[in-house]
Amino acid sequence: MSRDTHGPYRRDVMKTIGAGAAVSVLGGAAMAQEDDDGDEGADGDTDDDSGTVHTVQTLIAGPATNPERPADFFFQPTGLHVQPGDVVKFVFTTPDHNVVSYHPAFGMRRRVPVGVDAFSSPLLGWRADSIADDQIEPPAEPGEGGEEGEDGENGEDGEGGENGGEEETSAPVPSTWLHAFETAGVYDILCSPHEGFGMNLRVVVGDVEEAPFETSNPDNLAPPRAGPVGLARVTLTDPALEPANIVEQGRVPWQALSANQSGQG
Ligand SMILES: [Cu+2]
Repeated sequence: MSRDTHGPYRRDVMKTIGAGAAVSVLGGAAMAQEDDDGDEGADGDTDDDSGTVHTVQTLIAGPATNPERPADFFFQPTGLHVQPGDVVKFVFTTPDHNVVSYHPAFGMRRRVPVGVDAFSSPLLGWRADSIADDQIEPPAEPGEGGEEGEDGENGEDGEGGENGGEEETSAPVPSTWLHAFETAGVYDILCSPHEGFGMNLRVVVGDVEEAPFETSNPDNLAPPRAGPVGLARVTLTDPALEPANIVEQGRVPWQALSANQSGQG
């Protein structure tokens, strides 16, 4: 990684995402203990202890439970109850997701507690071969021989070497990103690339059972432009993600959402 000789843009990207873990708000939570039930599905609900680390995975599965999406893109669990000060460790088990709060700073209607700053992770789990070549490099500057890339050549900066280099074989190594939830309340979160497919997460911090925003009826949501958009509106108004249910269950798996139950439309 450190001997990457690709172009500067590429190098910066790799630098940004290359680290195995990116840390957002950590502070004292750095000393938090790892939750026993880090694995998906396991449910030793230990979130009574402040400072607990809870694991959420980014997953893709098919076939889709809804014909409007090519596959299921989801956070697992999709609903999570934590205590103030707890840390959520996002494990990017499948690549090319991110973790973004619904916040006015991002041009969306607020769906996190008042006073909480906007937060987002980088796009993680990213790997070069998951993105088309012509999307990796920015368009060449006029007069710099910008045409050369179009026939498959990649210039003389060694970019072409990736096809035979070590990067090609790199399996999607799970990257992780940590976020500490300090303020009690209900947090709605999206994955930017897959919000339209319903890839959302609701974290309830503290024993809060109501949110200051709509959580039960898609018809009462703000205009889609303010978010949530597309199937995110379905996910975030699913009865299984009612804050009270998340508090009761601790962890609500994607499969528990009524929209994802087999046999239902
Ligand atoms: Cu995603």
